[in-house]
Amino acid sequence: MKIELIGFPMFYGCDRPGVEHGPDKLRENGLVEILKKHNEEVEDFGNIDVMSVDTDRKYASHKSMKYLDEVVDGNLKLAQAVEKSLKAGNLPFVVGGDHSLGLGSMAGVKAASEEEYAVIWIDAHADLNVTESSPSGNIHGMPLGASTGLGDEALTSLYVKGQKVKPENIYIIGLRSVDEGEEVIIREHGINIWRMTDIRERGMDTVIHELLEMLGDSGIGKIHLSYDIDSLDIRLVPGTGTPVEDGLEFEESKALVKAIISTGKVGSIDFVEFNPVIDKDDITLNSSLTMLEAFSEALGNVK
Ligand code: HAR
Ligand code: MN
Ligand code: MN
Ligand code: MN
Repeated sequence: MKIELIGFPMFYGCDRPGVEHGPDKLRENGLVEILKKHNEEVEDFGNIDVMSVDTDRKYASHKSMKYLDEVVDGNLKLAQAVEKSLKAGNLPFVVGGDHSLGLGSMAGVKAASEEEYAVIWIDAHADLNVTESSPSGNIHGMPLGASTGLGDEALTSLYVKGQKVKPENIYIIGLRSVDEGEEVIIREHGINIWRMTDIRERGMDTVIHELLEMLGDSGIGKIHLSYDIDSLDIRLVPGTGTPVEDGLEFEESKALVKAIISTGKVGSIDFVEFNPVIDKDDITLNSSLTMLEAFSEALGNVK
């Protein structure tokens, strides 16, 4: 299967400039070569054309969701690119940019086929907010909520009307910063989660086992894997907008990613929230490259 690299240079979803330089910074430091090292067919689609607007547009389209029009516009283009990539038989590998790009990825996956799919979301955050529960108004905290059909119509009907994924098919791993409203959504909708406390108590091997067993039992044959680098421990990712302490170590994160990809069911991937402008001594750049190497190797082993 051909890997199609799609850059999504956007910061509007996190309201913190710099993350839009993530895709090109990773390319300059060997992203395509890393993917090619283990995979025969890799094509760089280039970057999605994200509109460039001034900060005075922040509340121009909605009173509490920042840069709503800009986030929607970019994600419509992304959804189209992801759908096209999947329909061509490729594996879209979307590199951000902030995590609002999950809106476009999941819409693209939904548009490409009627088949039910699972979403595995590796993140310190739940990204399940709706407009009213969001403490920040930042749309990167909302893509999973919107994908289940919760929240503002502008997000829930993006590209494809209605629910993009069933809540029982969502698996979030690495959680340690969850807003009150998100806790309610997790409980009421039966979203599957593993917090860092679960990982520390039972160990990553056990968590991987639990995850794979649940996925197997669900009978779902297709996975969208969304990887937020802030799932990693704070000292590994100073160059991300919302780092949180007590996160995953490389070995844990690599084992998790490799196990998920080894199922052979992963059909699309997001890699998000690397902000080179706030990075320190290229620590986050190197952490990102380390993880991308693990993604590449695992993808190369799937046949
Ligand atoms: N939960 C907070 C909010 O909604 C912080 C979200 C931070 N999000 C990300 N994506 N970095 O995971 O504002
Ligand atoms: Mn996230
Ligand atoms: Mn996060
Ligand atoms: Mn559990």
